[in-house]
Amino acid sequence: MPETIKLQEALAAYDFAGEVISCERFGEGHINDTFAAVVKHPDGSTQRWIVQRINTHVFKKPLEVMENIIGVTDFLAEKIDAAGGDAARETLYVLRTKEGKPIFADSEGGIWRCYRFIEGTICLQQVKDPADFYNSALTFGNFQRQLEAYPAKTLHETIPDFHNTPDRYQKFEAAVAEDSCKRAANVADEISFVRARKADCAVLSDLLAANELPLRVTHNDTKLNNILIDAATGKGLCVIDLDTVMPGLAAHDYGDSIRFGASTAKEDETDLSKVHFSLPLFETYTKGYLEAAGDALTEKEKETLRWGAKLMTLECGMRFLTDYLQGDVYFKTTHPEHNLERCHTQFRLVEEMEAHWDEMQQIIRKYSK
Ligand code: ADP
Ligand code: GN1
Ligand code: MG
Repeated sequence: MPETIKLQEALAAYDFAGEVISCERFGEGHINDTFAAVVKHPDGSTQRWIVQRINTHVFKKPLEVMENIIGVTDFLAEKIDAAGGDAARETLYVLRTKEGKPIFADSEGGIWRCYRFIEGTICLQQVKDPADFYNSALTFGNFQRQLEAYPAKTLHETIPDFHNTPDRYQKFEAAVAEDSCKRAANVADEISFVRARKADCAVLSDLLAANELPLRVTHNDTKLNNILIDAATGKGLCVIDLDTVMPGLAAHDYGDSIRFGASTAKEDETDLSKVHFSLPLFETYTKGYLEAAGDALTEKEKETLRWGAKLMTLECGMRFLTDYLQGDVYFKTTHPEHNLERCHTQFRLVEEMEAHWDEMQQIIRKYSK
């Protein structure tokens, strides 16, 4: 990755129809460098833009990422217009550079893009009001439905094997074997936790390989802070962070939302006594998701949804642990143990899902009828 952030160069690449009067870091994403720029127009009005440096360590082909995003957002905008919605707020809009390009390359090779800032919205790092979680389920469920007819073959695989959990397991074992930062000895219990669940990792991928589960167009990163909620109505408004829209399993999208939102604490809570898998929140999301997307899902998909919840949580914990072992090279961290702390919350949630395994299925069945 480039050493310095060439923000001024990036800002100069766009015609914002006014003067940029401030530009600050924004949001709590773990991957890209996100800024909000305030532009003052000649008539005195102001407008915000999201200016983002794409993490090219993670997304090695940023032009392909943008091709996917433009394809998907154009497709969604048509559907939103047809339904009488407001496409300017309900889907992302990519501002082209002065040269008409979807990305800008700065003098150090940093790659940038720009989105219209969607105003009047809130973005949550944790569920406070279950109604927000329910509304996010409806929005992610609808997103899945809206993309049902999207030509999947035209999508680039922006991160190969992104939710290939057995492959994630192999990468975890490789990081343990390499132990490049000499951290493995500190995390023997965490390593055993993953190893005890090796066979679980293959449950969904085996069903996919056997054609028992369909490949769909999915978001693949459906955590609550990747959705903007309309501040005026409280309803889910816009699905954002479309970098990983790719063919995938419905259970992964459902499961990643559960992983993040059905927890009683933030993803990096250090006091584990506060971290619990909440069955009531699980029920809230399941109800909304199945109301929105349920009749588009096969019986087998519904029957195996709970595996999505467990495997997305196990996989994410394993990814945090792998990154910890490799010296924190993938996720943004603010302190040396940050990835390990995140790993602990994920494993706590996995354990509690295992303890509520049958109840999870009963809840899914209740809303599958
Ligand atoms: P990352 O991949 O790093 O998570 P995101 O694309 O999710 O990056 O953006 C990070 C954060 O920036 C989001 O969680 C959200 O708070 C905010 N954000 C991103 N796009 C917009 C937008 N168009 N309007 C308003 N806020 C946005
Ligand atoms: C990352 O980009 P962001 O912060 O929305 C990651 C997800 C993880 C998540 C854990 C491209 O999501 O896969 O589940 O962190 N995104 C990528 O919080 O790796
Ligand atoms: Mg994000």
